[in-house]
Amino acid sequence: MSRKAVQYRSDYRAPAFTIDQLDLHFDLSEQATEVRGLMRVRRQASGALHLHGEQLQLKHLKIDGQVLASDRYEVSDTELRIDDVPDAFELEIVTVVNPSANSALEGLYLSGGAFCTQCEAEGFRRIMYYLDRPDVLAVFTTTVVADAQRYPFLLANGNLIKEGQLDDGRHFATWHDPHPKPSYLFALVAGDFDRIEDHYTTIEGRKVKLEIFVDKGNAQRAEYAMGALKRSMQWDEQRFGLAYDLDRYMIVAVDFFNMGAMENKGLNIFNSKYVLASQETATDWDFIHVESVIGHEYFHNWTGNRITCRDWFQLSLKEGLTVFRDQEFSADLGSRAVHRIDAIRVMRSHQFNEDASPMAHPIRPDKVQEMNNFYTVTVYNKGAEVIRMLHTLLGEQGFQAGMRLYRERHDGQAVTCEDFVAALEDANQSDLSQFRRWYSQAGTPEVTITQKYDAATETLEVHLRQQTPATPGQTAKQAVVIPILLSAYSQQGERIELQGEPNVVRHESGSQLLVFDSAEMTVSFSNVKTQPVLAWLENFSAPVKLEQPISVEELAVLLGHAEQEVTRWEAAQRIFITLLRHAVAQSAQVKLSELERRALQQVLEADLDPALVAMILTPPSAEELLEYYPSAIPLAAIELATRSLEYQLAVQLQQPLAECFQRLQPKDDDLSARAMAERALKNRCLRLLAAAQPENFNDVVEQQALRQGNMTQQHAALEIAVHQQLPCKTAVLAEFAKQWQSTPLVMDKWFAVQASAVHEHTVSDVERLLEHEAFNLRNPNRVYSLLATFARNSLRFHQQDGAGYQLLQRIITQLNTLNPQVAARLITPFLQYKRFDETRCANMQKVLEELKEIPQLATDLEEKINLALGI
Ligand code: B3K
Ligand code: ZN
Repeated sequence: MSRKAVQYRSDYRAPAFTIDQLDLHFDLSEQATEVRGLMRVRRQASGALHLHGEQLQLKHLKIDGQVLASDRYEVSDTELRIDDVPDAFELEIVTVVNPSANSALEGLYLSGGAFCTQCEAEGFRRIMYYLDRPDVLAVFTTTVVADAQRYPFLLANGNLIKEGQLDDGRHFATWHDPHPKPSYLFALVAGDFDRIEDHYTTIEGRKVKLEIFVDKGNAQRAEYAMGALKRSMQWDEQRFGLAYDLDRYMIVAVDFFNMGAMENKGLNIFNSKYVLASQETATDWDFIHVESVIGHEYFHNWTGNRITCRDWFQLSLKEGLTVFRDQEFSADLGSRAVHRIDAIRVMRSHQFNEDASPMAHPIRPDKVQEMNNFYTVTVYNKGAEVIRMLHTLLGEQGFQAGMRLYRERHDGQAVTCEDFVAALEDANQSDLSQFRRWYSQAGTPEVTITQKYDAATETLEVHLRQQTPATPGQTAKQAVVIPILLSAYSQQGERIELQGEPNVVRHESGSQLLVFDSAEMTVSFSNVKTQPVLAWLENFSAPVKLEQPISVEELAVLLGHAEQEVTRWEAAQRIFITLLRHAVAQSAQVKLSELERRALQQVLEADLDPALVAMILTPPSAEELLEYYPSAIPLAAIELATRSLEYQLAVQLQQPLAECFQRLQPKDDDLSARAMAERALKNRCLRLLAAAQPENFNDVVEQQALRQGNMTQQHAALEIAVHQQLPCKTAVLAEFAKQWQSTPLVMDKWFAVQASAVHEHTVSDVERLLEHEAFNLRNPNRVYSLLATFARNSLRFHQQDGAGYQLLQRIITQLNTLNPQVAARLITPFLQYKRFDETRCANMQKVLEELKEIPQLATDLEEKINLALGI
């Protein structure tokens, strides 16, 4: 295995050569695929030609038609170097690769009998020697040759220009992509599929053929994805003025895939998890995720493909922006508040923890060893929050003006985050120089707000302070620009417009906006008739932690009256968090006061979106609580507190929960947003009711779990039975497995439900499930559902005896050779070992030290282990 060197963003140099055109010819065979590449190379600066290449067998090399003698070039594990080349020439390279041996799923590999590729970030170099970097843009023409019977579909990027039969049962297809692109967007697929077809006519009048390819027998489960694709195309035209630019858009679903999906030009390759969805097999959330991932990859066509990244340090240029776009797509089509809350929870439970770990990095990292390690919640989700702040500051119109300028300036180019910010700045004549710190500074800023109301002078004075804790390699932090959305209410819940402070303005969202951009700031409002209740940081208007003293009475006002739905949810979260932190500090059970009980009961009885009510009644998870404990995480106390809070809610709200459960009667075959919302709330009620009275609700849960036809219902009941340890648990688990044993994506839910349970036997359950016939260590979906779920189950993974650590260590060791990308994802919970008590810390440190000694340790793991151990 080849070790990669650490690279720095500041070391960027334009390449000495570029490649304008690449003609590829693939002769596909499982063990030995021959790849011929004919490239037109052009010099841009002096120096030798260095082409990237890994795990390739070089057959021959020609320059302008002449075979190059072996003393004219040098081949190493990672590159091919030719010292003496003309300024412009044609280079032909023939290599052989072995797709069947490729379990890392990077480059060209086999998934369930079909050939497919994954090239981002640096996978193309496992197919061909090339300038495998995103700032080299070439026009690709790809010919694929394979056995006609086994591989009836031969696909690549762009438009099909030629196809035909060859001798000996083989056939070929030639594809041409007129848009110059970097190698990471290259794709090829060959296999036997079911295909569904549709059309979309763009706003510019282009008729586009849409095709989705899935495993045989699954065509019907792809219909929803096709609808989502058409909705994405239309939304991007309407909201961003961006239309599709080829005559064909193809999506192929494969079972073996390391990530969610890949935006290859004109030929998206998807993890089947994000394409296949039917009511029988997919939950309501699965449908929502399918739509958002289909949207995400489609939106990349402009933000990523037409305008791409200059280097991989700029990854957030395309990912942060595209996540922002897919979030807005989901929000425009569904419930804005519910989607926003979902995104906020991801930030608090995952991104804040990443910021508190040795892997903390700015959304535009400065230092990378293995690029695959930087497809992170920071680059993606915090990156999207940074774009959202720009949107908040500039408003929809200003933001769209910036997007138009960005496109005018950079269409067809490979650019930087700086280019993006400059376009927004220039289109709005605004100064974003300080805002740029969000791109360079790592860590979660902490904002502390104190307020003082003076009834005599009717003034409200507010003091704000911000501070960002040090992160590895970055100790001195500067103040960042924090857009704070806020609203004020009277004690009776009437909205008050705050006045008299020039720094606070009205905002298009309905809230008021304060731009907080110094270490400290004092603002004062005049004419404030009574002591107001303030909602700060509404809609999570900046990715920061907020400390602000607020009473339960005030939170109850916001919960009952805030105009913004997200603010109501935040108020409930604050109530829960205050209760939980208090209980944790005392190592005691949570006690719900009468005031809190009444406020929550009112939510259940109010006329609110049922999906929002379900979220309001979901207290923060143990993982979301971790942000409050930078060190010596009190796991046992957290377990006691979270458990007892759920029990308190269940017992104290029994009556209204039962009423709500009875009142809501969504039909199993109804997929409308309303029915989905009602199911979410009804199942939330059922979970709490089953916690309060397991005997009374056991049968209801069992029947719901066994009734077929709607996976949301089946899955929710299964989860309740397992998590609440109901008497029906064993029967329900067995029946579910019997019913779905040959539908792997559904079996993933079965694995995940068991791996996320907080029981004393979870570790042994996971051990046993590793041996289950539906489990397969080579399939990333199986690994994520069983093992990544388990690794995120903090209360069980960190079990005192270290059994969870040993289990994961064993798996990571096996995956080091099989699939290093997946191995590196599983190592995440070990990296924060210093935040735990002495025993756990020592146990985890030992695991990391032992993993470091694995022979032929993959760079993916090496980088993370070194960062964690401070090497
Ligand atoms: N761009 C791909 C991610 C590729 C990951 C490579 N390790 C998916 C996406 O964000 O759309
Ligand atoms: Zn993306």
